[in-house]
Amino acid sequence: MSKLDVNKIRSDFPVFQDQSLVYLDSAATTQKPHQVIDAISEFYSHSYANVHRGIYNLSFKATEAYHGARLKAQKFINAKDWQSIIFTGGTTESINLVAHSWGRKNLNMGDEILITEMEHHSNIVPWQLIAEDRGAILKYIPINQDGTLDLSDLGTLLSDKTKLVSIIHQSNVFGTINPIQEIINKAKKVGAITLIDAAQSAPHDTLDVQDMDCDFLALSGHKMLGPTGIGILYGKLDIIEGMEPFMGGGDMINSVTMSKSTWNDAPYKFEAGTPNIAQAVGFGAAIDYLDQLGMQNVSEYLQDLKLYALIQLKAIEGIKVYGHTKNKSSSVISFNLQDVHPHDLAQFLDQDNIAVRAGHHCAQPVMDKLGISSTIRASLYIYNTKADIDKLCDSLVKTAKFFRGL
Ligand code: C6P
Repeated sequence: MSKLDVNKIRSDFPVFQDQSLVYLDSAATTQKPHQVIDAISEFYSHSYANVHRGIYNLSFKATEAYHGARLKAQKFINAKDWQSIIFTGGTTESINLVAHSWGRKNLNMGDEILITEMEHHSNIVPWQLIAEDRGAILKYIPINQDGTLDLSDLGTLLSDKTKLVSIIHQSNVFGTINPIQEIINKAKKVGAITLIDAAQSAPHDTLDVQDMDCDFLALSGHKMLGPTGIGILYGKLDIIEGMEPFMGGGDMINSVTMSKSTWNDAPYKFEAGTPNIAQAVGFGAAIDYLDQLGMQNVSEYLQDLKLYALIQLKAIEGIKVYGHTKNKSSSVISFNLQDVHPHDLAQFLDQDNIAVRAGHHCAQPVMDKLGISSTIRASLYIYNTKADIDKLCDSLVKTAKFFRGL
């Protein structure tokens, strides 16, 4: 028996009140409960001002709300220090920040960066850019056809040349939950810095950066009920304190003269300019919402729903599911229907008000490895029900019949 009251959850989301919608694209971005929308609206209506700048009550209030969101994020990932939580625009910006600020200082000719073939483009391209800039070498842990990582050569791929290992925690294509602990432990043995891309894991599972002992972790607020334009980079304090800023501007400085500037402390040194204050407040409300449900309950509910979806989908003739051959997977399911192009299929599903993603999911190397150009992806979240899965399957069967001229 699930500990989540899905009817109550659904009633919190305005989007499900005014239209008949089967929303199965939460891995791209989640819908927002009114608690998040209201928190943003309240903040703009009654507490809004710039932060860290004004010597007046409203600015103090805004600063307090912004800082409060940082503390909530700290608790959500169990970080030791609030100074370790850098607000960014999301996972992409977080990874670029590390590539730029840490990479420029610490990567030299011939140094190696290790990622996997399973990465989202945002955990590939920043490393390609910095590798080219610094003369470093980018290496990849290969993937198997079943959507798991092939770790058989990890011992060779990791060496004293490896300076950074950056890994996707949960695949946005296969749903695979990667054995990050094993990789982090082995990376540490060769003295490499580790970064975890938690864009897909943060919405689904409890995260504990102290337990993982990763050096960096990146996530996006909009994939876990929060607004767009906000995310975090967690970084161990001793590491981020030694890093140079990513961008220059207001609030990140200690002093500026015409000839030289000095930097504010972390995390402010990485938050140049007026930050996304209201988005941070909304993100804090999203964390409150998830905390109140309990991440363990969220995780169990989604595991259950995913298993139901897999059984139903695999029963449809001509469906090929990618990944999910091992137990460790999240509620992201990629599949194709024989003889139907994924984009056509997505349009047919849309006619039944079913929203899925079709394409390469910003993971072209994964598609190359599978020898395909795109898939359909159904991704589940706390507001989805077994009835949503049934509607998806009915629509798939109908579409298959249409394409087969039955
Ligand atoms: N994946 C998807 O539909 P941003 O865009 O910065 O919030 O997140 C980037 C990102 C990084 N890593 C992983 C594993 C991701 O899944 C994503 C975003 C979305 O799969 C949009 S492309």
